Amino acid sequence: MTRSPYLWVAPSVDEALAAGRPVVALESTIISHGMPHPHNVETALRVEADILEAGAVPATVAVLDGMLRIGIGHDDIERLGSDRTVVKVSRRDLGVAIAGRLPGGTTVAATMIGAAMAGIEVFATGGIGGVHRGAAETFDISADLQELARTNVAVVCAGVKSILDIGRTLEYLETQGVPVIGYRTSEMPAFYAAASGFPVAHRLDSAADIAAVLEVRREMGLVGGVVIANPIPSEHAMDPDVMERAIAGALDDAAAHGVIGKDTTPYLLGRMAELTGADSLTANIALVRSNARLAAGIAAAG
Ligand code: PSU
Ligand code: MN
Repeated sequence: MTRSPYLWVAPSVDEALAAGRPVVALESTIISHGMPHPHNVETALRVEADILEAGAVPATVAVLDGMLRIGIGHDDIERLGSDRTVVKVSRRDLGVAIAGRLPGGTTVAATMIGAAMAGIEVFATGGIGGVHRGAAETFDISADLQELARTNVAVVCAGVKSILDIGRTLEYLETQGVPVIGYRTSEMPAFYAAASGFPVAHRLDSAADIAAVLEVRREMGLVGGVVIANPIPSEHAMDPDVMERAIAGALDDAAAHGVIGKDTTPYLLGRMAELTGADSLTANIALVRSNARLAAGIAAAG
């Protein structure tokens, strides 16, 4: 298969794919816009190490030097985490960022595009984007959801943050034909909390069972991604009342500052981190690592 001249795949990733060994894609907006420095960089490196320890090859995706890069180096991760000029790159931004040689952290949507182009089927992150609260007025629905409808990558996440409208996010995914599989749960996890009260369509209890679903979908040529919703490990879950208060505060502040468009999610994440402090950061790191290990297990079972 000839690859796009704008796609660069690290040799470690290329070799693993060619040999049929497990590979897990990772996004980089979480590094550039999702967590404060230096925790963002430390976490990204820790998660790569977790994937290697679990027997898979990590492939962190980003836009650098006019290329969509699959499997960036440690220096690149440090740069994405510390350079404030790094842009957030979703599907719509890819062409502009690559042609303009802008450094970019890729969202779930843009990372799925890169993973699919390279031939990677499993991707781990913290939380996916979704339907924002108040979307009936603002139309603010993450491009991640449309990407899940059209691109064949399985995304392991801890559900969606309750800064979003979890019920409407699930309705949107249902309409788009995207299966949401709860890993050892029948409820959609809410990122910092293991449960949201919203049921998921499917529950599976092993990485092998999930890999079997991915194989059926691949063999049938079904178009689109899969959400694998993995609840935060219970010892790191946070008090829902504390989180609800912080979310209400963050949403009020966003409205007061007139934050719209692509700035909304990073703004809300930043305010949530300020309002909830170290506990939410610890929880965030724990759930990303847990998702990475599950993703490696699914990739290895595939
Ligand atoms: N949720 C998080 N952390 C994140 C993001 C979402 O808890 O870092 C990032 C992901 O990269 C996701 C993006 O793809 O935000 C969604 O942004 P938007 O809502 O603008 O599509
Ligand atoms: Mn948006």
